[in-house]
Amino acid sequence: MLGMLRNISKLSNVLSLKKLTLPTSLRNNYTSSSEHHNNVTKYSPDSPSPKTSSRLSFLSLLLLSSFIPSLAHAEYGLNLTEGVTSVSRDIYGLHMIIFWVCVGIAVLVFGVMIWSMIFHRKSKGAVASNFHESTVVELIWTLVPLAILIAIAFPATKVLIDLENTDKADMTVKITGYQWKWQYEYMDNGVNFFSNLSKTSTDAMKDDNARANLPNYLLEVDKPLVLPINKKIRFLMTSNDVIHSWWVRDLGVKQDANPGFINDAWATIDKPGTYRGQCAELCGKDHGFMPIVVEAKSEADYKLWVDEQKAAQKAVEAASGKKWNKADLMAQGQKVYSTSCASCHGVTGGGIPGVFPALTASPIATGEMKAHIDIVLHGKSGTAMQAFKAQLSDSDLAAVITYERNALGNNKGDMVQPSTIKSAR
Ligand code: HEC
Ligand SMILES: [Cu+2]
Repeated sequence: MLGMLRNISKLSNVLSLKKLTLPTSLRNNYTSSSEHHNNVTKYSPDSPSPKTSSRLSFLSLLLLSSFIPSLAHAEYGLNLTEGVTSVSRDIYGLHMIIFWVCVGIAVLVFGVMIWSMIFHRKSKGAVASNFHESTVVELIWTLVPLAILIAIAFPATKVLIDLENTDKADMTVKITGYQWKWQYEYMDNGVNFFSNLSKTSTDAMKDDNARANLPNYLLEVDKPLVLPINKKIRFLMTSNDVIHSWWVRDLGVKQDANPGFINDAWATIDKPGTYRGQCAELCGKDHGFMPIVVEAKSEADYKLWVDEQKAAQKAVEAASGKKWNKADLMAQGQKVYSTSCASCHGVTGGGIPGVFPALTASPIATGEMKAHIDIVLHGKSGTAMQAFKAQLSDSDLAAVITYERNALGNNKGDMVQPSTIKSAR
């Protein structure tokens, strides 16, 4: 039963990758409620969409794709992927063992059935034997399945225990889910950053041509999680708001990120490469827009990358120390706004009425500077407005606040320096 449920949820994951899945009525709601992703899915208004028919076609699609998985997603092929970690290979191995057990049972059961139908059919004069309550038969059909289940339980338990064993890790990365991005904190060297949907994907949402030609549409981020190969990496998962789930197929890791709890998982990657994943727990409007990209590098390349990150961190600190002119603040502010704020407040500052407030003519964004800085730094608890204090540097915060006051239809004429943000923290 559990396995079946899991398969169904896996199937819907697979389907959602392709965007074939939402019944048109739902999809319609979705796109119309989200200004930002207005053109994500093209819906043709002349196709009828009464609730039942779309639900039926959804069901038949689900059925069809379960029989022909390759149709649902070409790259998925017919079997589970083996992945690039010991964990993913263990899972694959277990899957294959159980698959062959099932094949064995199927061949045996169907073999007996087909053989009986052919060689003991009525036209051949076969007469069915007539017996009741055979203790021997009942014992056999109870004990044989029991023995099979116990035999399967051994390898399954072994893999499960191994999956959970995060002891003796070489390094630890804390992963925090946010609506709708991931934060990666390297506990051993202090590297810490946010990973957002890439700008190429955001731009392609509004442009059919660009979307068709963009490899990895919605599966690309601005800053990937970089990891060394051949090291045991422990992941700690948690969330800042709602439940997310960090899922990277090739690593064999899929772990819920719950607010207030820490879950863990681990991976030892043995091949350099780029591995992609997604949030696998419906987490709100932009659930489909918080992909995961893992870049596995050799140990030497990883060290170089860490040094680069530390140098970049110094550069950011230096930028926050200097005095900025308004044009630079506005240019930087527009960039920060489009990656960090536009998903809720809208590209043009219109927000989504009733859900996310407009910043155009907003009493806070055009009011006193202090209150404006305060809400961006500390967020507003109990609402989707998160604290950006830890997410953005002093200069990025100064830039985006200046931008909000002098763009998006506002024209306050003032600006704020990174040093002011620093003292307001
Ligand atoms: C996940 C959605 C989300 C994101 C992302 C987001 N905000 Fe907000 N923001 C909200 C919500 C919801 C409110 C309203 C809070 C309330 O109920 O007062 C809000 C309120 C505000 C306000 C006050 C507006 C007013 O008139 O009440 C400002 C200013 C603001 N946000 C700035 C920003 C900035 C700057 C960013 C990016 C760095 C940002 N927000 C990102 C959801 C978001
Ligand atoms: Cu999520």
